[in-house]
Amino acid sequence: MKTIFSGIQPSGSVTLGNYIGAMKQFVDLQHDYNCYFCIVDQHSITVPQDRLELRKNIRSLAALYLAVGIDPTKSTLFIQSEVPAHAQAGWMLQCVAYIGELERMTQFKDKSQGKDAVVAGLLTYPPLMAGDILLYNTNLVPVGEDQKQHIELTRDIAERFNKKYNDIFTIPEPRIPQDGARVMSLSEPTKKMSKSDPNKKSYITLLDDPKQIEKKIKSAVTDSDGIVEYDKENKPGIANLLSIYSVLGNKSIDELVSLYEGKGYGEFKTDLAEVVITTLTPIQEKYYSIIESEELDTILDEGADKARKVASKMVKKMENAMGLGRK
Ligand code: ATP
Ligand code: LTN
Repeated sequence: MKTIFSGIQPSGSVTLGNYIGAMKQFVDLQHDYNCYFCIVDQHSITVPQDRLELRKNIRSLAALYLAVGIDPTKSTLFIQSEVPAHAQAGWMLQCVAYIGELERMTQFKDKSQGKDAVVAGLLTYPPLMAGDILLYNTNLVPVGEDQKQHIELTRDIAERFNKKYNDIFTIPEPRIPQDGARVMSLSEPTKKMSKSDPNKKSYITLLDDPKQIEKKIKSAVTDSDGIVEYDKENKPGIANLLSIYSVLGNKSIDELVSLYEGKGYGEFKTDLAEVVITTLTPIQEKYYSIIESEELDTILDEGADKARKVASKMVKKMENAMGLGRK
Protein backbone atom coordinates (compact mmCIF):
# COMPACT_ATOMS: atom_id res chain seq x y z
CA MET A 1 0.00 0.00 0.00
CA LYS A 2 1.32 3.45 -0.87
CA THR A 3 1.69 6.10 1.81
CA ILE A 4 0.05 9.49 2.08
CA PHE A 5 1.07 12.34 4.39
CA SER A 6 -0.57 15.73 4.77
CA GLY A 7 -0.73 18.47 7.36
CA ILE A 8 -2.90 21.41 8.32
CA GLN A 9 -1.80 24.28 10.53
CA PRO A 10 -3.83 25.03 13.68
CA SER A 11 -3.51 28.71 12.85
CA GLY A 12 -7.19 29.61 13.04
CA SER A 13 -10.61 28.17 12.28
CA VAL A 14 -10.57 25.64 9.47
CA THR A 15 -12.11 27.15 6.34
CA LEU A 16 -14.13 25.87 3.44
CA GLY A 17 -10.90 26.32 1.43
CA ASN A 18 -9.05 23.87 3.67
CA TYR A 19 -11.97 21.47 3.43
CA ILE A 20 -12.41 21.57 -0.34
CA GLY A 21 -8.71 21.83 -1.21
CA ALA A 22 -7.41 19.29 1.27
CA MET A 23 -9.60 17.53 3.87
CA LYS A 24 -12.28 16.30 1.51
CA GLN A 25 -9.58 14.43 -0.45
CA PHE A 26 -8.14 12.92 2.73
CA VAL A 27 -11.42 11.22 3.55
CA ASP A 28 -11.63 9.45 0.19
CA LEU A 29 -7.95 8.55 0.05
CA GLN A 30 -7.80 6.82 3.43
CA HIS A 31 -9.49 3.71 2.01
CA ASP A 32 -6.72 3.05 -0.51
CA TYR A 33 -3.58 4.37 1.17
CA ASN A 34 -1.62 4.12 4.39
CA CYS A 35 -2.41 7.65 5.62
CA TYR A 36 -0.79 10.02 8.11
CA PHE A 37 -2.65 13.24 8.89
CA CYS A 38 -0.91 15.76 11.03
CA ILE A 39 -1.77 18.87 13.01
CA VAL A 40 1.36 20.84 12.19
CA ASP A 41 1.52 23.04 15.27
CA GLN A 42 5.27 23.67 14.95
CA HIS A 43 4.61 25.27 11.56
CA SER A 44 1.99 27.59 13.00
CA ILE A 45 4.43 29.30 15.41
CA THR A 46 6.30 30.80 12.44
CA VAL A 47 3.80 33.65 12.84
CA PRO A 48 2.66 35.09 16.20
CA GLN A 49 0.11 32.95 18.11
CA ASP A 50 -1.68 33.39 21.41
CA ARG A 51 -0.80 30.32 23.49
CA LEU A 52 -4.32 29.62 24.77
CA GLU A 53 -5.81 30.19 21.35
CA LEU A 54 -3.23 27.87 19.78
CA ARG A 55 -4.02 25.07 22.26
CA LYS A 56 -7.70 25.50 21.48
CA ASN A 57 -7.10 25.43 17.75
CA ILE A 58 -4.99 22.27 17.97
CA ARG A 59 -7.78 20.36 19.71
CA SER A 60 -10.40 21.84 17.45
CA LEU A 61 -8.48 20.83 14.32
CA ALA A 62 -8.07 17.29 15.66
CA ALA A 63 -11.83 17.06 16.26
CA LEU A 64 -12.53 18.46 12.81
CA TYR A 65 -10.32 15.87 11.10
CA LEU A 66 -12.53 13.22 12.74
CA ALA A 67 -15.74 15.14 12.11
CA VAL A 68 -15.15 15.36 8.35
CA GLY A 69 -14.65 11.60 8.27
CA ILE A 70 -11.04 10.70 9.05
CA ASP A 71 -11.28 7.20 10.51
CA PRO A 72 -8.63 6.59 13.18
CA THR A 73 -8.73 2.85 12.51
CA LYS A 74 -7.62 3.55 8.95
CA SER A 75 -5.49 6.68 9.28
CA THR A 76 -2.88 7.87 11.79
CA LEU A 77 -3.89 11.24 13.23
CA PHE A 78 -1.34 13.06 15.38
CA ILE A 79 0.14 16.35 16.58
CA GLN A 80 3.51 17.28 15.07
CA SER A 81 5.10 18.58 18.30
CA GLU A 82 4.34 15.26 20.03
CA VAL A 83 6.66 13.45 17.61
CA PRO A 84 10.19 14.82 18.17
CA ALA A 85 11.45 13.27 14.93
CA HIS A 86 9.88 16.18 13.01
CA ALA A 87 12.05 18.82 14.63
CA GLN A 88 15.08 16.54 14.36
CA ALA A 89 14.54 15.90 10.66
CA GLY A 90 13.73 19.58 10.11
CA TRP A 91 17.14 20.56 11.49
CA MET A 92 19.06 18.06 9.40
CA LEU A 93 17.22 19.16 6.27
CA GLN A 94 17.94 22.83 7.04
CA CYS A 95 21.53 21.79 6.55
CA VAL A 96 20.67 20.50 3.07
CA ALA A 97 18.37 23.33 1.85
CA TYR A 98 19.86 26.52 0.39
CA ILE A 99 18.89 29.96 1.70
CA GLY A 100 18.33 31.11 -1.90
CA GLU A 101 15.68 28.50 -2.59
CA LEU A 102 13.95 29.24 0.73
CA GLU A 103 13.83 32.95 -0.08
CA ARG A 104 12.09 32.17 -3.36
CA MET A 105 9.07 30.53 -1.68
CA THR A 106 5.89 32.48 -2.36
CA GLN A 107 4.49 31.71 1.10
CA PHE A 108 7.63 33.19 2.69
CA LYS A 109 7.42 36.29 0.51
CA ASP A 110 3.71 36.77 1.26
CA LYS A 111 3.98 36.24 5.01
CA SER A 112 7.15 38.30 5.49
CA GLN A 113 6.09 41.21 3.28
CA GLY A 114 5.97 44.54 5.06
CA LYS A 115 7.13 43.09 8.42
CA ASP A 116 10.12 44.75 10.15
CA ALA A 117 11.12 41.66 12.07
CA VAL A 118 10.73 38.27 10.48
CA VAL A 119 11.57 35.20 12.56
CA ALA A 120 14.06 32.72 11.08
CA GLY A 121 11.47 29.93 11.29
CA LEU A 122 9.35 31.58 8.64
CA LEU A 123 12.25 31.18 6.21
CA THR A 124 13.23 27.68 7.34
CA TYR A 125 9.64 26.40 7.34
CA PRO A 126 10.04 24.32 4.13
CA PRO A 127 12.77 21.97 5.44
CA LEU A 128 10.51 21.24 8.45
CA MET A 129 7.70 20.47 6.02
CA ALA A 130 10.07 18.32 3.95
CA GLY A 131 10.90 16.42 7.14
CA ASP A 132 7.20 15.86 7.88
CA ILE A 133 6.75 14.25 4.51
CA LEU A 134 10.04 12.35 4.13
CA LEU A 135 9.95 10.71 7.58
CA TYR A 136 7.14 8.39 6.51
CA ASN A 137 8.36 7.21 3.08
CA THR A 138 5.50 9.21 1.65
CA ASN A 139 4.48 8.63 -1.96
CA LEU A 140 1.69 11.18 -2.26
CA VAL A 141 0.94 14.51 -0.58
CA PRO A 142 -2.65 15.72 -1.05
CA VAL A 143 -2.66 19.53 -0.80
CA GLY A 144 -4.25 22.63 -2.31
CA GLU A 145 -2.59 24.42 -5.22
CA ASP A 146 -0.76 26.90 -2.96
CA GLN A 147 1.45 24.12 -1.55
CA LYS A 148 2.73 22.84 -4.90
CA GLN A 149 5.92 24.91 -4.64
CA HIS A 150 6.69 23.47 -1.20
CA ILE A 151 6.29 19.90 -2.45
CA GLU A 152 8.60 20.63 -5.38
CA LEU A 153 11.20 21.94 -2.93
CA THR A 154 10.70 18.83 -0.76
CA ARG A 155 11.50 16.71 -3.82
CA ASP A 156 14.64 18.76 -4.55
CA ILE A 157 15.83 18.50 -0.96
CA ALA A 158 15.18 14.73 -0.87
CA GLU A 159 17.01 14.15 -4.16
CA ARG A 160 19.93 16.25 -2.97
CA PHE A 161 20.13 14.30 0.30
CA ASN A 162 19.89 10.96 -1.51
CA LYS A 163 22.77 11.93 -3.82
CA LYS A 164 24.98 13.57 -1.22
CA TYR A 165 24.56 11.14 1.69
CA ASN A 166 22.66 7.94 1.06
CA ASP A 167 19.66 6.97 -1.00
CA ILE A 168 17.14 6.71 1.85
CA PHE A 169 14.22 8.94 0.87
CA THR A 170 11.20 8.12 -1.24
CA ILE A 171 10.55 11.04 -3.60
CA PRO A 172 6.97 12.24 -2.97
CA GLU A 173 4.48 13.60 -5.50
CA PRO A 174 1.89 16.30 -4.91
CA ARG A 175 -1.77 15.41 -5.40
CA ILE A 176 -3.79 18.49 -6.16
CA PRO A 177 -7.57 18.24 -6.65
CA GLN A 178 -8.96 18.92 -10.12
CA ASP A 179 -11.72 21.13 -8.76
CA GLY A 180 -11.44 23.45 -5.81
CA ALA A 181 -7.64 23.45 -5.60
CA ARG A 182 -7.74 27.16 -4.88
CA VAL A 183 -10.86 28.44 -3.18
CA MET A 184 -10.81 32.23 -3.23
CA SER A 185 -11.60 34.83 -0.56
CA LEU A 186 -15.27 35.89 -0.46
CA SER A 187 -14.34 39.56 -0.04
CA GLU A 188 -11.35 39.71 -2.41
CA PRO A 189 -11.92 36.91 -4.94
CA THR A 190 -8.48 37.33 -6.52
CA LYS A 191 -6.86 36.25 -3.22
CA LYS A 192 -6.81 32.74 -1.71
CA MET A 193 -9.32 32.06 1.09
CA SER A 194 -7.14 31.82 4.19
CA LYS A 195 -7.89 31.03 7.83
CA SER A 196 -5.46 33.67 9.04
CA ASP A 197 -7.10 36.48 7.04
CA PRO A 198 -7.97 39.26 9.52
CA ASN A 199 -11.23 39.87 7.66
CA LYS A 200 -13.61 37.20 8.99
CA LYS A 201 -16.09 37.86 6.19
CA SER A 202 -13.56 36.60 3.66
CA TYR A 203 -13.95 32.96 4.70
CA ILE A 204 -16.53 30.45 5.88
CA THR A 205 -15.35 28.20 8.67
CA LEU A 206 -16.51 24.62 9.12
CA LEU A 207 -18.11 25.71 12.40
CA ASP A 208 -20.04 28.76 11.16
CA ASP A 209 -23.74 28.53 11.96
CA PRO A 210 -26.41 28.70 9.21
CA LYS A 211 -27.07 32.43 9.79
CA GLN A 212 -23.37 33.30 9.49
CA ILE A 213 -23.04 31.20 6.36
CA GLU A 214 -26.03 32.89 4.72
CA LYS A 215 -24.73 36.31 5.68
CA LYS A 216 -21.23 35.69 4.40
CA ILE A 217 -22.43 34.25 1.09
CA LYS A 218 -24.96 37.07 0.62
CA SER A 219 -22.20 39.63 1.14
CA ALA A 220 -19.63 37.82 -1.05
CA VAL A 221 -18.18 40.23 -3.61
CA THR A 222 -19.47 39.63 -7.13
CA ASP A 223 -20.03 42.06 -10.03
CA SER A 224 -22.87 44.08 -11.48
CA ASP A 225 -23.62 41.87 -14.56
CA GLY A 226 -26.23 39.74 -12.88
CA ILE A 227 -25.29 36.78 -15.13
CA VAL A 228 -24.23 33.50 -13.52
CA GLU A 229 -21.37 32.32 -15.73
CA TYR A 230 -17.86 31.00 -15.24
CA ASP A 231 -15.31 33.66 -16.19
CA LYS A 232 -12.38 33.58 -13.80
CA GLU A 233 -10.68 36.63 -15.34
CA ASN A 234 -13.59 39.04 -15.48
CA LYS A 235 -15.98 37.58 -12.91
CA PRO A 236 -13.72 36.06 -10.23
CA GLY A 237 -16.36 36.34 -7.49
CA ILE A 238 -19.06 34.41 -9.33
CA ALA A 239 -16.49 31.93 -10.70
CA ASN A 240 -15.39 31.19 -7.13
CA LEU A 241 -18.95 30.71 -5.88
CA LEU A 242 -19.68 28.45 -8.85
CA SER A 243 -16.63 26.29 -8.01
CA ILE A 244 -17.70 25.94 -4.38
CA TYR A 245 -21.26 25.11 -5.43
CA SER A 246 -20.04 22.59 -7.99
CA VAL A 247 -17.79 20.67 -5.56
CA LEU A 248 -20.20 20.65 -2.63
CA GLY A 249 -23.41 20.28 -4.64
CA ASN A 250 -22.03 17.57 -6.95
CA LYS A 251 -23.10 19.41 -10.09
CA SER A 252 -20.87 20.43 -12.99
CA ILE A 253 -20.26 24.12 -13.60
CA ASP A 254 -22.11 23.82 -16.95
CA GLU A 255 -25.13 22.31 -15.23
CA LEU A 256 -25.16 25.16 -12.72
CA VAL A 257 -24.78 27.83 -15.40
CA SER A 258 -27.82 26.50 -17.26
CA LEU A 259 -29.76 26.05 -14.03
CA TYR A 260 -29.32 29.74 -13.18
CA GLU A 261 -29.75 31.14 -16.67
CA GLY A 262 -31.99 34.20 -16.50
CA LYS A 263 -31.99 34.14 -12.70
CA GLY A 264 -30.23 36.71 -10.53
CA TYR A 265 -27.40 36.39 -8.06
CA GLY A 266 -29.86 36.49 -5.13
CA GLU A 267 -31.40 33.11 -5.89
CA PHE A 268 -28.02 31.61 -6.78
CA LYS A 269 -26.54 32.74 -3.47
CA THR A 270 -29.51 31.52 -1.42
CA ASP A 271 -29.22 28.06 -2.97
CA LEU A 272 -25.45 27.99 -2.51
CA ALA A 273 -25.86 28.88 1.18
CA GLU A 274 -28.26 25.94 1.47
CA VAL A 275 -25.73 23.59 -0.13
CA VAL A 276 -22.96 24.78 2.23
CA ILE A 277 -25.24 24.44 5.29
CA THR A 278 -26.26 20.91 4.24
CA THR A 279 -22.58 19.95 3.91
CA LEU A 280 -21.52 21.44 7.22
CA THR A 281 -24.42 20.45 9.50
CA PRO A 282 -23.43 16.76 9.93
CA ILE A 283 -19.75 17.76 10.33
CA GLN A 284 -20.69 20.17 13.12
CA GLU A 285 -22.86 17.58 14.89
CA LYS A 286 -19.99 15.09 14.93
CA TYR A 287 -17.56 17.82 16.01
CA TYR A 288 -19.59 18.83 19.06
CA SER A 289 -20.03 15.20 20.06
CA ILE A 290 -16.25 14.59 20.24
CA ILE A 291 -14.54 17.88 21.05
CA GLU A 292 -14.72 17.37 24.83
CA SER A 293 -14.38 13.57 24.77
CA GLU A 294 -11.58 11.47 26.22
CA GLU A 295 -11.77 9.41 23.05
CA LEU A 296 -10.21 12.33 21.20
CA ASP A 297 -7.18 12.23 23.52
CA THR A 298 -6.89 8.47 23.14
CA ILE A 299 -6.89 8.78 19.36
CA LEU A 300 -4.19 11.46 19.47
CA ASP A 301 -2.09 9.47 21.95
CA GLU A 302 -2.28 6.36 19.80
CA GLY A 303 -1.56 8.36 16.65
CA ALA A 304 1.54 9.93 18.18
CA ASP A 305 2.79 6.51 19.38
CA LYS A 306 2.41 5.04 15.93
CA ALA A 307 3.99 8.03 14.20
CA ARG A 308 6.92 8.08 16.65
CA LYS A 309 7.75 4.44 15.89
CA VAL A 310 7.92 4.99 12.15
CA ALA A 311 9.53 8.44 12.23
CA SER A 312 12.28 7.65 14.73
CA LYS A 313 13.55 4.89 12.43
CA MET A 314 13.93 7.38 9.60
CA VAL A 315 15.69 9.87 11.88
CA LYS A 316 18.20 7.14 12.74
CA LYS A 317 18.73 6.45 9.03
CA MET A 318 19.27 10.17 8.39
CA GLU A 319 21.74 10.44 11.26
CA ASN A 320 23.63 7.40 10.02
CA ALA A 321 23.73 8.79 6.51
CA MET A 322 25.09 12.11 7.76
CA GLY A 323 27.42 10.59 10.34
CA LEU A 324 25.80 12.08 13.42
CA GLY A 325 26.17 10.49 16.86
CA ARG A 326 27.41 6.92 17.23
CA LYS A 327 26.49 3.76 15.42
P1 ATP B 1 -2.86 30.14 6.86
O1 ATP B 1 -3.80 31.23 6.48
O2 ATP B 1 -2.57 30.07 8.33
O3 ATP B 1 -1.62 30.11 6.02
P2 ATP B 1 -4.38 28.30 5.32
O4 ATP B 1 -5.83 28.57 5.45
O5 ATP B 1 -3.70 28.73 4.09
O6 ATP B 1 -3.63 28.80 6.59
P3 ATP B 1 -3.06 25.74 5.76
O7 ATP B 1 -3.09 25.12 7.09
O8 ATP B 1 -1.80 26.44 5.39
O9 ATP B 1 -4.27 26.74 5.53
O10 ATP B 1 -3.40 24.64 4.66
C1 ATP B 1 -3.98 23.38 4.89
C2 ATP B 1 -4.33 22.75 3.57
O11 ATP B 1 -5.42 23.48 2.99
C3 ATP B 1 -3.20 22.78 2.53
O12 ATP B 1 -3.23 21.57 1.81
C4 ATP B 1 -3.57 23.93 1.65
O13 ATP B 1 -3.06 23.78 0.34
C5 ATP B 1 -5.08 23.85 1.66
N1 ATP B 1 -5.68 25.15 1.41
C6 ATP B 1 -5.54 26.26 2.18
N2 ATP B 1 -6.25 27.28 1.68
C7 ATP B 1 -6.86 26.81 0.57
C8 ATP B 1 -7.73 27.37 -0.41
N3 ATP B 1 -8.12 28.64 -0.31
N4 ATP B 1 -8.17 26.60 -1.42
C9 ATP B 1 -7.80 25.31 -1.52
N5 ATP B 1 -6.97 24.70 -0.65
C10 ATP B 1 -6.51 25.43 0.38
N1 LTN C 1 2.84 24.05 4.56
C1 LTN C 1 1.51 23.55 4.67
C2 LTN C 1 1.25 22.80 5.93
C3 LTN C 1 2.13 21.61 6.03
C4 LTN C 1 2.04 20.42 5.23
C5 LTN C 1 3.09 19.58 5.70
C6 LTN C 1 1.23 20.02 4.18
C7 LTN C 1 3.16 21.44 6.89
N2 LTN C 1 3.72 20.22 6.71
C8 LTN C 1 3.32 18.34 5.12
C9 LTN C 1 1.48 18.76 3.61
C10 LTN C 1 2.51 17.95 4.08
C11 LTN C 1 0.57 24.75 4.59
O1 LTN C 1 0.93 25.85 4.87
N3 LTN C 1 -0.62 24.49 4.18
